[in-house]
Amino acid sequence: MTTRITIKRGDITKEKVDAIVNAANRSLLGGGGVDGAIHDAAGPELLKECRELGGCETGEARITRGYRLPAGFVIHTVGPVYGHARGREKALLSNCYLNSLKLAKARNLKTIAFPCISTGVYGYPQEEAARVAVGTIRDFIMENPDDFEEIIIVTFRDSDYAIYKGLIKD
Ligand code: AR6
Repeated sequence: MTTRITIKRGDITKEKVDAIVNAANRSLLGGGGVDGAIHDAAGPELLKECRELGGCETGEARITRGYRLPAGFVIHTVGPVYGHARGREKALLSNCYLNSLKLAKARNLKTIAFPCISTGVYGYPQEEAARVAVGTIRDFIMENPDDFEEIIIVTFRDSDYAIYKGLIKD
């Protein structure tokens, strides 16, 4: 059975999956947007574990427990700030999705939910970012068809939901 890709609308902190992905910053010490929502819902133990990680470079990923979240784990990845990565934005954003999937696979996790990384505070154009996300996820599934049961994209904005639905229907 090959991996299912699902597009949802809503709050990623409510997802009952093996891991949710956080769009963090390089400090991994919390912030606004989805990062703030995840830390609020997970509770202070999450920040404590994040402090021990010592940060994360752009495009890389780190894993922690989920604490009070319904998700078992949080995979923290750092997207590029659009316009500040000297043309490497696309490659770095793709690495966020790929490295998160690799980390989850290494832990034998079967369900994972992503937010629209870099498209909020970090300013990545929504449609361009969605193409990178879907392309990277599809390439991963082609090479690893049975590793995940479900890969979910949780969109917060209606505009993102429409973009992803348009990309995924074919
Ligand atoms: N569930 C799902 N998606 C959400 C939620 C939520 N609860 N809340 C916001 N989004 P952003 P970035 C969407 O700004 O651009 C933080 O301060 C939001 O609508 O959270 O990667 C970090 O600490 C948008 O579509 O992340 C970094 O400093 C998407 O999540 C910086 O922001 C990403 O928006 C990272 O910026």
